[in-house]
Amino acid sequence: MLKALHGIHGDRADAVTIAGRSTSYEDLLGAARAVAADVAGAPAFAVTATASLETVAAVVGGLLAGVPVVPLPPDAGPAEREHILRDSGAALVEVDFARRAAASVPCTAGPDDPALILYTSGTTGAPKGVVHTATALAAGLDALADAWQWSAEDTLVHGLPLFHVHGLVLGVLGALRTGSRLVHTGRPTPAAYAAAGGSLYFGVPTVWSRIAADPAAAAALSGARLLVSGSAPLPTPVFRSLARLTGHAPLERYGMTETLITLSARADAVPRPGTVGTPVAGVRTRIAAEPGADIGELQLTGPTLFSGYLGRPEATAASYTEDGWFRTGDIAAIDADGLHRIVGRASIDMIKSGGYRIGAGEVENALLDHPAVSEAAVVGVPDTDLGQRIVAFVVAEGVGATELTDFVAAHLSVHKRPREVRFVASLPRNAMGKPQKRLLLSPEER
Ligand code: MLC
Ligand code: AMP
Repeated sequence: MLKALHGIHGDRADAVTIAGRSTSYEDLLGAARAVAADVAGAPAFAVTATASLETVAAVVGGLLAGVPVVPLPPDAGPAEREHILRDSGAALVEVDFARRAAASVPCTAGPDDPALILYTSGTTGAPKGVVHTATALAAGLDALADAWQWSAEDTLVHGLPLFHVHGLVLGVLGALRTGSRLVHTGRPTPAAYAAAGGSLYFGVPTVWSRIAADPAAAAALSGARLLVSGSAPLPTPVFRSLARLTGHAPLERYGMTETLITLSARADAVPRPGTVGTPVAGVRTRIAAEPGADIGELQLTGPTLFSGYLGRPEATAASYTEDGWFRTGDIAAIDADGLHRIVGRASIDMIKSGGYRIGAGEVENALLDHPAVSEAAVVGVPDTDLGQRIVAFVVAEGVGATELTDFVAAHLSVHKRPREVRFVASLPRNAMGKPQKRLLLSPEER
């Protein structure tokens, strides 16, 4: 799985830099072996996934020992942390990067055993653990290396969180598998991206739109080889500004926690705005459209698919069609030349804000835990910076918007907080009592 760790840049002191601290592969391997010795034999272990060398050592250590790692969002409030730890059965491990071990404990897992468990939101309820094997991770990364001509010659730069597919699987394991140098910028600011001097840059659309609004930072990326956007739709005006300011049309790719990255523009083709390319190696797609329609749910099969939701066989089964294709819940179309376009989501209850996936139900439940709130409906409203911003409609007595925002930020993760709270006398409901969320929005917000 971690091919690069076995030599390519073994003696480089800055093979991996995270938030200003650098390490060689050799030292990273030493720290990871110490973690592996600590966790050996455990069913799983959790790490507080700050943007740090400690997180990288923990994830590599888990892979070496064959013990699945659960990255915890560092800003997760107590409700979310407790849920993830209880649901996964993982004990939280502290990593001391200064501790090194010369030899690794034997790996007790096979390539098709769980290697990584990522928690992600559904439309309702608490987050579910998405289980990936080393085989799936390797298949996904090798497919991207092929699509992007990604090699040890590259220096990868990004500043994304290390508890999701984008920042952790692509942005850390991808660098360790291809052997490219990695520079994690800490926060993904335009100035930090401009200063990093990479050849390959990853960002969510919010990061790219902030860079496009900073012409000097954008111009500094003109020496790069490839700018890659994903996790949410890249607005066409941002695509065009980046192309003009950097000289590079960004490559867009599409993925999910459950599927890894399954569609991508290719480095050897001219990217077209509004499209997310073609299936990566090994992946097949289809559109489940009504007769006569050409848009419908995107479904797929392939080697990058997850092994299931941890401890939830019914939810796993429900995410597949009867004939075994994974249901993404995204609405898509395929152009005549095979390029895929994502045109929306099937459910209003799945929000994408700043590239984070947030289930409306989880935020509604958190708001309902506040004693002053009697009803809550959460939606994603179009936002030029975040793609969608979380807006909470609440029926409440004697509480202000800031208090409710802080309440959610403290109980869940900070990025799940509503950016706006609108107080209403009641929620519009249908005959079954289900809130009619679209009726709460103005026509331009729908
Ligand atoms: C603000 N803050 C608060 C707060 N309000 N803290 C507590 N309570 C409150 N009420 C603080 C935050 O802690 C943070 O502090 C600071 O304010 C800013 O936080 P923010 O407002 O959340 O930052 P923002 O600028 O909105 O973030 C934009 C962003 C971020 C792009 C940097 O959204 C981001 O990193 N997105 C990436 C998501 C991602 O990687 N998704 C991939 C999913 S995988 P401090 O201390 O931190 O400054 C996937 C598969 C695929 O989708 O296809 O890739
Ligand atoms: P997550 O599980 O956080 O990875 O979120 C997955 C969701 O992100 C997908 O189901 C899509 O809705 C969305 N997504 C990821 N990449 C793109 C993209 N390039 N364009 C549009 N939506 C995307």
